[in-house]
Amino acid sequence: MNIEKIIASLEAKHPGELEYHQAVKEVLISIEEIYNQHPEFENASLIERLVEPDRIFTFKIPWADDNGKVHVNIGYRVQFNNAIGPYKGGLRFHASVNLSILKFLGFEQTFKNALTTLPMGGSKGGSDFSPRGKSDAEIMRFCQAFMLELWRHVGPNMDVPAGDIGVGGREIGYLFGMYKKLTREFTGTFTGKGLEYGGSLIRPEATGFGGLYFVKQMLETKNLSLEGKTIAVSGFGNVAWGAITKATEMGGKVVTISGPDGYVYDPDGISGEKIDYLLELRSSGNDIVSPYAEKYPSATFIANHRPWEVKVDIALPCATQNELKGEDAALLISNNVICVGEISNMGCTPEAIDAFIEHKILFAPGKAVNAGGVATSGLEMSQNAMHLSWGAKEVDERLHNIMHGIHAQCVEYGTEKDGYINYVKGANIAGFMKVAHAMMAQGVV
Ligand code: 2IT
Repeated sequence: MNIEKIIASLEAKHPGELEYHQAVKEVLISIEEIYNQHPEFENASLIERLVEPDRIFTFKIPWADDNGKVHVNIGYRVQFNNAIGPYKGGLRFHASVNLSILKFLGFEQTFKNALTTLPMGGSKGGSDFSPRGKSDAEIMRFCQAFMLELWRHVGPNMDVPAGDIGVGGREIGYLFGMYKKLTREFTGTFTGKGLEYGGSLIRPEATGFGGLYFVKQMLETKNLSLEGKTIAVSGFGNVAWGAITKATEMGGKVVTISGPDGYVYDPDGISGEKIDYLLELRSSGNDIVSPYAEKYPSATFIANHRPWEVKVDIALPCATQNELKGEDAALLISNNVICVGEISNMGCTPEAIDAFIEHKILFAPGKAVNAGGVATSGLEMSQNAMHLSWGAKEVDERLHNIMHGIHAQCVEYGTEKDGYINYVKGANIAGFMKVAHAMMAQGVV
């Protein structure tokens, strides 16, 4: 495999799609050695086929705001790979959304979904629509307009969307409602649905909970536990909320959250009613975190800074891609960080990841540590297909088993000669080999 050549060809075909090139490069570096041991892969041009999405839909979304003014956004669905199951992945509504971001997310999703052991291919979609400051009625009209185009391309055995940044239970409800009306069928085409209409218990918490089950396993490889550890979390959305809830329950102390405006440092720990307040803050729709520090006197708001400058044992990026950079990693390392888990997708830059690995710090990539969200989506699909619903204990036990299984795969494929577990390598190889074997078995399609 000639990595430079493949990346150069992607850059020529898709200029400027930096996040997409970044995600592909990370995987290629990890799998190069094992790929070269399989000449049949090279003969089948497996890599060239794997790095391009199967297809992409883009569409115009005109919608009217509460004053009757019409706006136009762009909608996308990137169906990346369905070698191991129907396309599956979230929708992101955020002003920054573009094809590069959705292609990187769809590519990552393909391997992440493979790691869960559930039969799900990879896809991603969304829009450059920003829910910030929009009324409920505006959100509903936008979701309906989005669905007027997307409904033809999704289905329970075709492509199953869910939430991501800017898309939560409310949006899934509006999207599903319109889908149901257009198809005149009640099927499990979305996950993250409300409990009353086919949703799964634990799904809202699953990304954060699964992340902490994984972090616990990582610490146990060094005979450590979460008890008494200080933790920096970024973001204050659904994922951060789930992670903080579980980290606190496991005896850790979360001392930061962040938003686009800066971060909040609360040395007393974010626990109890402060965690519930996060939900209130998020649903205010303002997308700023500073009100937390106005409400709780123990906290300080630091404008325009990232939380990685605080001395902590564990760092958990829970906001967005490339939010933890090389200089942040250097700060964390100089503060003796023990463990970093990328609960956001591609939360760390390549420079940051290289620094953590070079310093033999426990580092988990997103496709392993944040797979609990989509895994529980897979469990929602199973329940929908069987027309029944499991109790919280059953879902949580399955989530536990899946996260343990992912950890075991990382250990199997990522343990280096000196005993250091390279989770990036382990997750990439395990995810890739599964998808590769499925593609080989199905011929040139
Ligand atoms: O990045 C992710 O794994 C998600 N946003 C969840 C996707 C899903 O289909 O539940």
